[in-house]
Amino acid sequence: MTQRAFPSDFLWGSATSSYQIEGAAFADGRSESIWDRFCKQPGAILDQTNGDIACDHYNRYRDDVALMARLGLQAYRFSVAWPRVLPNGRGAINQAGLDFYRRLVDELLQHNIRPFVTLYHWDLPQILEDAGGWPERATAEAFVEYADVVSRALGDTVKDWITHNEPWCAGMLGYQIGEHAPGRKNWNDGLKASHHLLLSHGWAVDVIRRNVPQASVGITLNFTPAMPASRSTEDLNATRHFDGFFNRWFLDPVYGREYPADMVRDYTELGYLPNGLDFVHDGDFKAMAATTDFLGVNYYSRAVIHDPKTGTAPKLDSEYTDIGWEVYPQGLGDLLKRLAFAYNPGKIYVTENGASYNDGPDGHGEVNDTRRTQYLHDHLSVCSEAIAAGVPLAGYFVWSLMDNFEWAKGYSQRFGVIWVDYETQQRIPKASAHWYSRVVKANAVQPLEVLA
Ligand code: GBH
Repeated sequence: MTQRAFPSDFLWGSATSSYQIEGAAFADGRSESIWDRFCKQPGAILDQTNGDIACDHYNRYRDDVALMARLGLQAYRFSVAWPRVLPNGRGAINQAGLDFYRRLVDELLQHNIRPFVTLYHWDLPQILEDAGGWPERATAEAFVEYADVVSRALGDTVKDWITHNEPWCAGMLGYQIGEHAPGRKNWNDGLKASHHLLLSHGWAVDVIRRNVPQASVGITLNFTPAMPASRSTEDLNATRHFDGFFNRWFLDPVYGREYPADMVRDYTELGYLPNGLDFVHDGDFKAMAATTDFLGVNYYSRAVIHDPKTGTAPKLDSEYTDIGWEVYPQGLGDLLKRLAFAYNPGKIYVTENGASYNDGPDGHGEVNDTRRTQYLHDHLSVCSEAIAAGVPLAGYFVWSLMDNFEWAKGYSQRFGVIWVDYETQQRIPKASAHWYSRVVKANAVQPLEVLA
């Protein structure tokens, strides 16, 4: 098999988020986040766990950076916990919390690893939720204050900034579906929350640019490409709606297209917008469309859509990961091309891609996660094809550096290329980590045989 090469300046990294790995949930003045609160809600988390300790990364970050360096990783995408920095959501700065990220960034730079900072990966200070949370415009204003504080503090050495991670999840899973914190289940709240998340993104872009002259700023969106189960009018229409809900509602306003008209119509008919778009103020669409330097793309799987009223669920001859998501590498290629050619984002980073496979250590202390290596191999091959087709893909961050707290699934799903023993906090790089390390070194997709 040919080894597919990447552009010489292609960036190879891994990704994590604060609540999923840090632990030390109440250390050094950190206040409660909506996830600390949500985890206590009976039935919210599959295994009734929480992020109190997680991977204890807050105390072990030096070892974790050393591991990244040993694997040869060139970049690291992590998120800052808002409740560590501004325990009251706004106002007084907690220097001890900010200092942690200073130490982490310094450690990364000493090891020649480029830090990508995500400002919001879902851990809203509970105090802001008590005041109404993301459905309130004031939360977007607070976010700008927070973005200002963090970009001032780290902007001398951090050049790469991501405002939000997956506003669909924060807005819809958190406020409409209720599967994530804060667990509310109201369509109008979900749409308002999503609006304020996107608005705060646009405002924050300007603030970061002001504080960090050389900044490269973007947003990370999650995409679930939708494909119709049949060519029936009903299935095609259901697919359009799904794509509007998951993908276009967030993508379009970031690229100056406002909210998609077909979805405004659908949501209005369904009664989800009882007061219309009254939460959209003059100038909001302009703010949301702030010029960015890149689009962050998170891709895990696709969805095959049928209208339950007329069609039946298709039987797919596919493989599934341990979390139940279909393995569909071509979906990433199609997505990258659609984004590049229909939205012209300038630059794209795959800011998350990976798989949950729960393999643990064998008798020799090795983790042979062959299926994850295959998954990464197939998705990276598709990335290199996309680059050849003209997609301006500039980097790839595997999700995740290490096993961690998988939100509503607790610790039952392992996405890491490094295995974590939650009793001892021992880390073991899995076979996929060794394979990925070779990819980085060669700057080319490696054949699977090198595993042997
Ligand atoms: C990301 O979310 C998160 O950024 C990260 O924190 C998390 O750990 C990681 O992915 C793994 O979950 O309903 O079967 O069609 C991804 C969230 C996953 C949301 C796929 C939409 C659709 C699956 N997305 N999901 S399905």
